[in-house]
Amino acid sequence: DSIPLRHGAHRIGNRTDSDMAHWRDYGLGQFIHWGLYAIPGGFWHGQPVNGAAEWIRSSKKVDPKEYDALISQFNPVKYDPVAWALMAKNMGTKYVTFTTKHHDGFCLWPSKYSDFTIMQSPWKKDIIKPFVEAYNKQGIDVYLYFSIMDWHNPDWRYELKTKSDSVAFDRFKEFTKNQLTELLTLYPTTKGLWFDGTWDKSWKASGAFSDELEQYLKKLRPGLVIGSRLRADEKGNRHLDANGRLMGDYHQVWERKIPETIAEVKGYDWECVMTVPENQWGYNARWSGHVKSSSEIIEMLANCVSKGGNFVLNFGPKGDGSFREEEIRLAKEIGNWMAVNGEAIYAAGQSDFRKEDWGYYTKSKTSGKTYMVVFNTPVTNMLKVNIPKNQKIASQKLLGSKQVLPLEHIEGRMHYIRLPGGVRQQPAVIELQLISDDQKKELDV
Ligand code: H79
Repeated sequence: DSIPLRHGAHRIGNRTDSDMAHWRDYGLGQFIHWGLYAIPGGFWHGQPVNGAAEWIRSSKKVDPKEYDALISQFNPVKYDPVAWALMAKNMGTKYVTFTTKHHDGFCLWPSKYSDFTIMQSPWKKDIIKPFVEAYNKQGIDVYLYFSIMDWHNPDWRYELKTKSDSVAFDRFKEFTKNQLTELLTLYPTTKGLWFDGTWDKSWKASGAFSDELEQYLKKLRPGLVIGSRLRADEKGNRHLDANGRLMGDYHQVWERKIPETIAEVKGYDWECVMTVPENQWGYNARWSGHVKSSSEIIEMLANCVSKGGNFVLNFGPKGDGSFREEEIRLAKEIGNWMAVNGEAIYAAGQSDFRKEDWGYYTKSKTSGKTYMVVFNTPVTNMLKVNIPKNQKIASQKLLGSKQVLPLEHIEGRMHYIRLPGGVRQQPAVIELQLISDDQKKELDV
């Protein structure tokens, strides 16, 4: 009894090909927001502007013409993509998403379809090419962020009210298609596109075009991964079509939020993108509100992986191309943890254990091992573990030290594993090897 749709989902369930399997196993990614907004860094004429730094052009306090003139100041002499890629690699990043064009329309690549690119800035060099090369060299897959909404292009419309709006927006669609073709042609190792700025009425009324565009891009670059933010169906539904089926390759609504339960993602592949402070993606010199620590970020990472999702942490480099101290420190701390505990994150997903209060279970798809990522250590240091039916724990080791931890059977399937006492700087991870009850009996003989 489904509604017939020409431009709804074209697939039921998740993709089953190897490119998507590869995406699913990343675990940890990096997001980078960089553009003209990094130059004012949340301030205008010396005054802080509320809201996200990358949205400053839309603030009442900012004259858009004056904002666009920032292009004459874009000269990031400290831009060092090799160092950026090394930092990402050392953090344990498997993929990166980089803003080629944010809502302001400024292109970090030499687009021949725009007069508002790095070629009109004093820098005059492609930012994207050396970025892709440096990251790929470190074995990190590159995804390109692209905002459909473009405040600089006069043909952009929020809503199509008149015939002339539609005529302008048709030109805009052609421009969008051209820019995307250009990106995939210039950077052929691109693994996927991360779309944004697709929530306006004009785009929701362009379901057929969004469908054709997605299919065209995938034909151009087979295997390309595109999340659910690009598409609308012909009825204006986004993410899920009128029949409740996901359009695109993964659920892409998890921006600065994590599903409470795995049921919320409806079995689809998904990714969470997260900021370090509250809602700041581009560089903001004034980080107000709560700023997350590395352990909080690692908890979010483990939480996402335990629910089968990838976790992506955002960085907002300064206008000169350097990273702020806070981000450099976080990347190091996360990297130190990942170097020891990465096997609980990469190619890992949901486990069949019942969740406990101390943290999250993940399970490796390659080794079949189960991991306990521990955040809330009880005063007793005793961690409750309920083993699924027909399974037994064959070994329980602390990652890093390989120390075997005491295991005590309580009753039924309930056990306690005792963590060593003492102050912990970072979350502990315990590796569990499980065997079936039958195997255990054989071993006992
Ligand atoms: O690039 C980062 C953000 O700048 C961008 N997505 C991340 C990855 C983003 N910003 N806001 N949003 C996404 C959500 C959109 C919020 C909106 Fe609105 C609510 C758009 C329209 C209504 C707030 C109110 C912004 C404009 C009016």
